[in-house]
Amino acid sequence: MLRRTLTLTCLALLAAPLLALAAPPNVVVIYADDLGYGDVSCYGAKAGLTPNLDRLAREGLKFTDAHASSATCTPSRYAILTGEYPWRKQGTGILPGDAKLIVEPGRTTLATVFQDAGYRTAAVGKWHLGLGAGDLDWNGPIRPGPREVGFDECFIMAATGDRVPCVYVRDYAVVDLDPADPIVVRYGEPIAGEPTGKANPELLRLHPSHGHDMAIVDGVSRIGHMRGGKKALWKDEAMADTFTGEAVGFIGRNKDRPFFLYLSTHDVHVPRLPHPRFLGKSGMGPRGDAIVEFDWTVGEVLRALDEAGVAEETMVVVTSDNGPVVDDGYRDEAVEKLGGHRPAGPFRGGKYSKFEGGTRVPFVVRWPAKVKPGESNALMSQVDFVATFAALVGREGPVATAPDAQDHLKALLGEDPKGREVLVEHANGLAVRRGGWKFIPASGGRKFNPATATETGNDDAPQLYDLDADPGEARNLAGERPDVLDRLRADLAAARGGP
Ligand code: NG6
Ligand code: CA
Repeated sequence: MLRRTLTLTCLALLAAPLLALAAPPNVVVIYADDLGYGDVSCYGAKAGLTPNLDRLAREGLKFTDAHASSATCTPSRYAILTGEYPWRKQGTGILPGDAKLIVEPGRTTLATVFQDAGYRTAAVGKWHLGLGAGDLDWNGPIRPGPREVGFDECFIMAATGDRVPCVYVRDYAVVDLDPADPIVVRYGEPIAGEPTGKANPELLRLHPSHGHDMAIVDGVSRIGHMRGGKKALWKDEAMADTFTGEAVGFIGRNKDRPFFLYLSTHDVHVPRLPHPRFLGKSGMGPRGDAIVEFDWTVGEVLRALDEAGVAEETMVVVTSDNGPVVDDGYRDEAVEKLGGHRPAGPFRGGKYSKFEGGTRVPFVVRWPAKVKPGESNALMSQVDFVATFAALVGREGPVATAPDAQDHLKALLGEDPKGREVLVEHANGLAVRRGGWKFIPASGGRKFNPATATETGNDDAPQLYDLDADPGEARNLAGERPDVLDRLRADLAAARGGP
């Protein structure tokens, strides 16, 4: 009898801490493209633009100081997957559509962290980290790619919506490729006999404002040249439906085991050609309508989780790969119809910029079983995902190949209000944050890019801002606060030197 009581007591003691911990959740990361801080209603956009994201924020934790690693796509994606600041490594800038894979196969990544913990993993949507080992033949097996860096399955576009090849890749093959009509992709010289946006503007239904005057696919001229693969070419207006359908299918198929889904949308990147059912919905032209389409995707994922009965034990993270840009190269009325909308919210700059608008992005986390709804001002970065999610799934020890990733699980769950102490921001050069302070070293280069209307953040003089008092980076305090300037200068030097 005594033994039995002792055994039960021991069991109860053992079980108590286990019960206190929720089991690791499924994880869905919805990664928007070029969605700005101010593009979301719950971050200050007009009411009703993003009802699904707003619902997610109501039911979860909304972060106000969370960052993509960089102000453009490829470097941010490199960071979120590897846990290494992209500026440490050559070749991590915006990639052409025929670039080779820049994440080393076999490396520990965000995806392998989940894979090693027994999750089924998938990448759906925009990739933009390169494919193949160089000189890829798009008509043969397309590898290495997502499958070699931790995803059990993938359905992707290689680069961006405005870059060739304009086809989907499922696992190792182009979807719907007719072998009799092979694909040729070339960056550089045009392909003889193929029309281009530059030579044949009469063939276009959407015209470039800058760049984007090469291959014409579906009446839209793109970056890079391409021939063949006619049956495989995507339809821009169907892209959100296609990716969302893949994501929803993955959730349904895996509802009975742990899963990790990296859903990387094309919205709201150029070319902005949302499905006709979204046209006019925002009152801001196609860019605003693409935001509505993005929000629809979020809603479909939430619905799929509800229908699969796994919403409670699934963490959903919605964020963006860089800040917003209004004119990114097409005459799509984004500028004309912007009205009072402020894509970067209260922040200065946007995509391509060292000002806060470059990397400060929407970031919402919902995990009903564990995360209390609310708001957090913690300083967060996507470069920490590898270490943070490693901690979430109970992996022991630091990830050696993720030198910049810090474990901020507590902040992610709303249990630590501070997050990072120091964060390097990256956009054609570096800036650094310590708490509410921001330092941008002096640098040459133009202050303003008229094509995209970007304030780059470059200046011949060092810049220091107190973001708590001055979120719009309007008052340079470098002269007044040399003490703080020195501190942040040292922080940046230390970060450059290594983790
Ligand atoms: C730029 C493109 C821009 C966009 C960007 C990448 C031109 C003139 N501009 O070079 O349209 O494609 O690259 O965007 O070609 S990102 O979000 O993938 O980083
Ligand atoms: Ca982007």
